[in-house]
Amino acid sequence: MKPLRDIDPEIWECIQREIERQEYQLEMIASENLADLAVMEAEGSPLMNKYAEGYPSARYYGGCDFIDEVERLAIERVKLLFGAEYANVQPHSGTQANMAVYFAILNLGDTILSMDLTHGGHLSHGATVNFSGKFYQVFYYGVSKETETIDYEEVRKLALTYKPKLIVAGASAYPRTIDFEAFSEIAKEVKAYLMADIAHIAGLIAAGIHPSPIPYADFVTSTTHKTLRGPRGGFILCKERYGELIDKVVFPGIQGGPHMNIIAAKAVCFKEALQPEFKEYQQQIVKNAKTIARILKENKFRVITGGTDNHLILIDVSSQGLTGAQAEKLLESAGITVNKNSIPFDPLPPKITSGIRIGTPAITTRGLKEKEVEEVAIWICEILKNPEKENLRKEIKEKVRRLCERFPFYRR
Ligand code: DSN
Repeated sequence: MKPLRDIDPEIWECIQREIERQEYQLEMIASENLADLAVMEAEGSPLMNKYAEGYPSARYYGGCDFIDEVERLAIERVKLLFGAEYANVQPHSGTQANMAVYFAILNLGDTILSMDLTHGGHLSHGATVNFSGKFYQVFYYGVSKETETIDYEEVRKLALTYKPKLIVAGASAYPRTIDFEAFSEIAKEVKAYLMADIAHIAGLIAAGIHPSPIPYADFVTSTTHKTLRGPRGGFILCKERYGELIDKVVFPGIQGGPHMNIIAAKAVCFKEALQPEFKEYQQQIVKNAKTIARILKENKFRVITGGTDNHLILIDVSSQGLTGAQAEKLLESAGITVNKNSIPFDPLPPKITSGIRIGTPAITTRGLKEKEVEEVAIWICEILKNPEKENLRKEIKEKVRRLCERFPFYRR
């Protein structure tokens, strides 16, 4: 039982450098967060050694008594957190969760209506390069050119035209509230199933800050590592009547042994999300995002949709003469990590883009509030307005480091 440092100094060194990066840079990728020690302890525990194909009390392996208790706790907690009838906590990721729902209710070639990737959707919602786009016939709804928000009347028209068997509601880069009730009315009208992918906004929904899809959707899928602040993984919530079907598709349909260490970490994350402080945390995420949107607008940046209701802001950097890829690099060199992102009707390809996506879950976890976030937003504006000033980026990098020292995460 020698420590990692002795067994594999190269990997140990990489981990130290990554800890250093996370500690002294501002993580502003909207889909990332900083999970706490309890979550990491569960994930790094000896539970990782256990095979447990099957479900609690119905495993294909012996020695599962304690593992069963872990999975039962995860299931009960996530049901309580979202008020769901049934939960499967085994999907290894959000994409696996989506795949399980598709396999449960669709045949190959069936029709899906989902949000266009370039308007904020997700790869697993039917992108041509993804299995979902290869196995099914996918039609897309986007956002309106004027408001850059979902036009529900347009979604309805598309649904009436294409008669999808499944409508997917959910996005990866949409800064506004999603009207799940409106989606459910459309789905009912065309007799389609409705799946809500809440990966990005799960924490906000759990805290009651974003309307929940649970009363409206047949299936709700999510990841656990974004606003929910748990380990990397997925889960599915559904009506009781679909439970058995979903379980069979997840295992043995598309996965083998569940990652029990991750399921334990999910259980910890759900417990944390049930605490009153979690609601305050989620409220602060939104306050911080709104602050950034305000400062960007005051500095004449074009904020997509004119603002945000959630944890992310999408901006068009083309008026600064930049591409999203350039903006991402400039900010990274000053210690601020974001990602390039297509904006609606983007003339540039996804590897370049005209926009960047900025998120507040991780900086809010480390304790930044409006006052500090305002300062960070000003630094972002200064960097993007002055791409030629390398010294400015060096100065800001120093300021970022000092701010991170004031709000430590690993070195608390
Ligand atoms: N959910 C994606 C993101 O938003 O970054 C990754 O798959």
